[in-house]
Amino acid sequence: MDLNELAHLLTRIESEAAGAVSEARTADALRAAESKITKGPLAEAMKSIKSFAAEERGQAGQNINKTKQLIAEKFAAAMDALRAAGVASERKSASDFDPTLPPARTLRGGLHPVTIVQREVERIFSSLGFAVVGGPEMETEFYNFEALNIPAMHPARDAQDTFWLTNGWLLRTHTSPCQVRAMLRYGPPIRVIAPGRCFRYEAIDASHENTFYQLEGLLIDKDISIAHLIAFMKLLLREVFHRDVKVRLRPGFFPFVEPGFELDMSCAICDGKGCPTCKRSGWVEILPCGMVHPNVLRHGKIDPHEYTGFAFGLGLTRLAMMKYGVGDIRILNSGDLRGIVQPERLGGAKV
Ligand code: FA5
Repeated sequence: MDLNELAHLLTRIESEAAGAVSEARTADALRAAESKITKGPLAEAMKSIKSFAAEERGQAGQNINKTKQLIAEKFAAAMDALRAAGVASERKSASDFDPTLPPARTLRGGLHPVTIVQREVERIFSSLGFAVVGGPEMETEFYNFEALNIPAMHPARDAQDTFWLTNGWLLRTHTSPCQVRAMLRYGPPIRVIAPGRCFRYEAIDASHENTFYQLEGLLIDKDISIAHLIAFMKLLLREVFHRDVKVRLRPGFFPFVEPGFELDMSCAICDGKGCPTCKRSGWVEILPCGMVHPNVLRHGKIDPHEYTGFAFGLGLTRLAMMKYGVGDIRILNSGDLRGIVQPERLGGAKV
């Protein structure tokens, strides 16, 4: 090779470097392109020095080094320009941040509406001297039915079909089994409430679920009458709704009370006009109650000639629906936030 040919080669290498610089979009791409040129054609040019005549070698070396330096400067300048562009774009996105904007809206968790109503009823009855007790969700046939004056083959069992376990127990259909459990455990006089989850093999609709909450109440003492029962029920609804609620009392049959009543409240979803929640009747069954049947007292080892009492089975889930205007019971067992965000946020809106 002579100096003339070398000059052509170096010009070609320089223009190859210029093309690579203009194509590279990232620092990594720039570094890769520079290494490819220095280790490739430039290194080859260095090796070719051996083939020059002795008097031209010095000049050839100088020319190659000049090109080497030129290419290194080109890549360094391109790297600086890339860095400057990155900083500028970071600055721009930082200037898009507006610290005066309100934060993204987040939903705060809270207690379930049924839990809130349950606690409210517990507070009311605690202040009246009632103890809050519990009972098992898996119950025996004895406490769920027999002790409540509902023997096998009694037609009342049809109204409360349930899920039976392989050991002969069942998922309780109501909180009433807590009655005889409390009688046997505490003896008279008794003032207890027992909130809890119940299960039924149920045709589901806007007001019926297979899993729902009730709150049992039981008061046993001497000379307790229906007047006491009605006074307590009215007080309960007034305290929960913070106003007088329109109610109706009608005879109701439950084998474990005599006499028995159904206490219904005017439907809060339609203001008593009739809707799917109240099955178009304008009334919602919420608080069945009655005077404890003597047979039940006997099962609880209490003498019915000495003591009388009343019991009620408040539909807690339905009470929550009425209080917060939730028109479909299924919303309360679902993950639908319209039904389970803080009830204050529902603002009385009908869901
Ligand atoms: C009973 O369960 C009786 N143990 C109540 C009772 C207790 C009567 C003490 C007398 C003395 P009932 O089946 O009507 O009764 O249910 C009571 C309340 O639970 C109903 O008024 C209703 O508010 C609620 N309830 C009943 N079934 C369901 C259901 N499938 N889904 C949601 N709530 C229900």
